[in-house]
Amino acid sequence: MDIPVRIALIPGDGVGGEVMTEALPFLDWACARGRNLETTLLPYGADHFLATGETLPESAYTSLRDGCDGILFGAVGDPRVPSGRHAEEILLRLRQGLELTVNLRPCRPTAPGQDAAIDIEVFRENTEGPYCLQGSTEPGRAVDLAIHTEPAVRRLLEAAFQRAATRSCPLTLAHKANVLKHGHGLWMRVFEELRSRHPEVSARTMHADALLCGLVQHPGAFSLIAADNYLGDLISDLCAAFIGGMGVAPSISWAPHRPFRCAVLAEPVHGSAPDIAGRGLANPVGMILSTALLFRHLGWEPEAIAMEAAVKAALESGAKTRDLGGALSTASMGASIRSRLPR
Ligand code: GGG
Repeated sequence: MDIPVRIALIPGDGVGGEVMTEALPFLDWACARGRNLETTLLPYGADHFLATGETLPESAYTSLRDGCDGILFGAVGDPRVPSGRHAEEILLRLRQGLELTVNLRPCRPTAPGQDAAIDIEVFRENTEGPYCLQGSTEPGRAVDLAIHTEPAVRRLLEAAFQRAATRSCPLTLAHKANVLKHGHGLWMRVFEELRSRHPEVSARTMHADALLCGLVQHPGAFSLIAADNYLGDLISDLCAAFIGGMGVAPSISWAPHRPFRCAVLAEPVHGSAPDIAGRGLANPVGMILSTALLFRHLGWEPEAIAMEAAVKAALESGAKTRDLGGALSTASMGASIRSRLPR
């Protein structure tokens, strides 16, 4: 028997547990089809922090780093921890510690009536920029540092160029190098170098504000967008609005410079949504599609395709949670998708 794929489950806070519950049967389904995986459920989140003072203990981080192939993550963020300390020490620690530089956020239509021409992948740098959490608040002055390093910028852009070559699609770099001369100047230099090394890719740069305007007017005109952490976050959230909102948007992050059996992180784009948590109102589609992205990363393409098709069929049949204008609960939506899986 081959070595099982090791998947860690971190539901986290708020709706994270509810959407994770709907993803778990897809792991059982993959096993029933002969995939060999084992799961470990981890308790880290606000409840655990408030009860024990622990965020992500070093021993748990090390086990994830050295003994795990994929992390399925729900969401973090809880009003009982207004500082957000636990969220930083769990989610940002994983993204930054595991050097998960590339965050892929695909955006494809999920329901009838949406623009069928939309087929966008945002490649967002996931560890740096203003999200490096360095800065200070002083009387009358606040500073957030944005750090961009050449290795991370190069890794993100190389992954984006490779993907553009595979998809035979154009690549657009979003930037504000006209004002962010140092950080985004670095992005422009590395982009130009890679452009000359990838003549097969049609590559252009765009000021982020013009790009956002163009996205709203003609979303079908964009295929692959590369951006730093901050711009990539905003651009991908706008893209989610084209396909039904944050509830349906998936993501996966990986470290392209590390070997294959090294933890990747699959998580819905949405956060913990404490206002609707515990009421069965959350949309599990983003979590289920993130699980499909994890399966694709593991080389389980038939399962990934079947799950994406099941989501599409469920939504096309009119199955919808409240955020999409329907009335299904989180559990009923999950069941509706599962009922469309092949055996
Ligand atoms: N799954 C993404 C995630 O949990 N991101 C953290 C986040 O956005 N937290 C803010 C919140 O949940 O309100």
